[in-house]
Amino acid sequence: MPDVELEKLSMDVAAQQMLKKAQAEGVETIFDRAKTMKPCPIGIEGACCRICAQGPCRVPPPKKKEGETGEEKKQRMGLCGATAETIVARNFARMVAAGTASHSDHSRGVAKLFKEIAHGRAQGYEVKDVAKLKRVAKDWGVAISLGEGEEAKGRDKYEIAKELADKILAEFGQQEGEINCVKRAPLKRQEIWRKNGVVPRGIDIEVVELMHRTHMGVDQDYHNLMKQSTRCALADGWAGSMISTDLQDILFGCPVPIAGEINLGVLKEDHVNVVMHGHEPLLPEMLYVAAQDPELIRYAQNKGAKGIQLAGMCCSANEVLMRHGVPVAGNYLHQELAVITGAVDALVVDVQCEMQALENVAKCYHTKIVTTDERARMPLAVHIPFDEHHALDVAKKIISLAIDNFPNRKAPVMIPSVSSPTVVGFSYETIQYLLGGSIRGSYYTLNDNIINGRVRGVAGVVGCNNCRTTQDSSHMTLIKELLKNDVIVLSTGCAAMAAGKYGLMTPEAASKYCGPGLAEVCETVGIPPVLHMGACVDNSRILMAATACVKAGGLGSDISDLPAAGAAPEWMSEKAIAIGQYFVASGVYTLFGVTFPTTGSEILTDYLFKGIEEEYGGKWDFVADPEEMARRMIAHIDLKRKALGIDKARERVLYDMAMRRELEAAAGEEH
Ligand code: BF8
Ligand code: SF4
Repeated sequence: MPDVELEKLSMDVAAQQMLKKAQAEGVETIFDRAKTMKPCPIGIEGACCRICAQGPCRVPPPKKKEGETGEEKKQRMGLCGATAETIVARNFARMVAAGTASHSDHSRGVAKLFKEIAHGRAQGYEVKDVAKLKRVAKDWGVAISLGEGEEAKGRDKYEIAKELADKILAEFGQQEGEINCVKRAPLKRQEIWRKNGVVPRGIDIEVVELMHRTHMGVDQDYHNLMKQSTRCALADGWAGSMISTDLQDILFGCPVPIAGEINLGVLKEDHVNVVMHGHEPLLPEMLYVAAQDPELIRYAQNKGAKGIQLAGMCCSANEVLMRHGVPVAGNYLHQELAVITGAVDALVVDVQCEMQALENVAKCYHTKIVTTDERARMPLAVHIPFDEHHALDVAKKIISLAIDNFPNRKAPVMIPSVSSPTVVGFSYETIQYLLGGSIRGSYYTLNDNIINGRVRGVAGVVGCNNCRTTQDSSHMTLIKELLKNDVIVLSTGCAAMAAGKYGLMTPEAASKYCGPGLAEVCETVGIPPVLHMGACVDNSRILMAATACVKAGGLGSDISDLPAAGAAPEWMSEKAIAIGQYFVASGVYTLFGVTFPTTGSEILTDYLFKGIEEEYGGKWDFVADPEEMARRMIAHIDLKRKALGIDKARERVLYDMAMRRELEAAAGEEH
């Protein structure tokens, strides 16, 4: 394949090298299949209903001639009479339900493990972050001390954990009332949700009800379907995902800045390479311990390896990178490519975003795919089930299997010498500490810099890779445009890994890519201009950061008042849709790239892109071109600045840059 064609598939040189290798070795990848299998033009717009056996019914919009507008002549409908609006809304709703279910089932697993640990029944785990345990316990009404006043005595951390675990686990099956963390949101936001009747009652109930309502012949009002989609998505952002983040931080430590390395170059030819791929950090935490076991290292050396190299893939990677600095092999579209290096001795998967094609690729090399979760089996993989009661033993067994597989490598091994250093670990608490200071304990400094215009606004750039667009290219174009315009970027998921791969997550990136205001702030604080906030469940950290900005004062009284916007320019998963919907419902202007799943209904799309803003203050948008995406995000940020009356401040700052430096220097001399 000529280089220009490779560059269209991925902007990542490591990916290009591996695709060349794959081609030479006759190995097929997702990039090849994307060329031969075009997406269904009706399904892509959400206009195909296949929820009963009378269908599938296809209701694509009639092709309009150029310049032609106006009403459709005939109402489009399926056999049962379901309109295009109902069909497209149902499909969208089911994406929200599946996304919420995925994050929340992950979260349930963490909560169950948390309970086992609290009761001392889980091997190798402990409650690491007592400060966060106490903060979260307070939010859930769990006492952290016993007795009153001077008599008060701190409670044992495991006693707190036991009570907290039960309260949290109950929220999954809660039937009425409100999910607990709704009260973390700004008061105005809570009122908006209550007024619209979308405060989630529990977690599971919102998913189940949404699935019920989208069954054949139930909810036939697109607005009502969107209302329950919102309620379900909020159960993801403010419960399912938020619980995952909180409990993972309590168990494994709340992330603080740490150095890491990203891209396929982190694999080592002379080491046993174990790649951890998936989403739940429960087993990876133990693999991290097991990989340092002197006995296992000796065992690896006996087999001719120099040591054991652990690396992450997808969101599992983000989890162990954020907490331990474990290197990252790559984001979603790198999974097959890692195997193609010929150097991966075991690829350990749990749940979500694991391509079934991995097995086919692994067959061409020596890589053992190890499934570890009963919910996600692959027919040809070795299955070593995760068991929290013997997690360390399970982890050691997996590492041993990888070591045993090391001598089976087939030539030729080729690892691209491509990787980038990163500084990650920006939990919302850490940002508060760095930007607000421990004394003020708020986002005051960040707000101050937004008000004075050094920072124009905040953008969340999150989400996947999608093989229908050049890998990482939209992420990079968008992020660079934002930085140039003094917009600080918060990132999670595969977007964060993309930013890391091209050097945007180092403090040095500030002077290279940012406008003068943002560069100055980043350099003063010593942070990268793109802050890695974690895995996709950690988008809940962005919700908390936005809330903290509101609470710190000076930027309005609700998330929708903030000069902020969110984007997933290369999204592909249903989880991304659930995330988008909870950001919109939390007041954020949210833009998606590649394709948008409701374009089959103009009426529904119009509601999501416009009407919904009147109800929730946030709205969706779809822009395939990342430059245009940046323009719209910046325009929105400027609009919010104007509404807050801080648009003037920004002009003044830019105009008076030299003068301000002089003033600051003079102020410095006075001290
Ligand atoms: O949860 S960003 S491709 S890895 S879905 Fe998947 Fe998308 Fe990556 Fe993580 Ni998130
Ligand atoms: Fe067709 Fe209605 Fe069945 Fe959907 S539910 S497949 S529109 S008949």
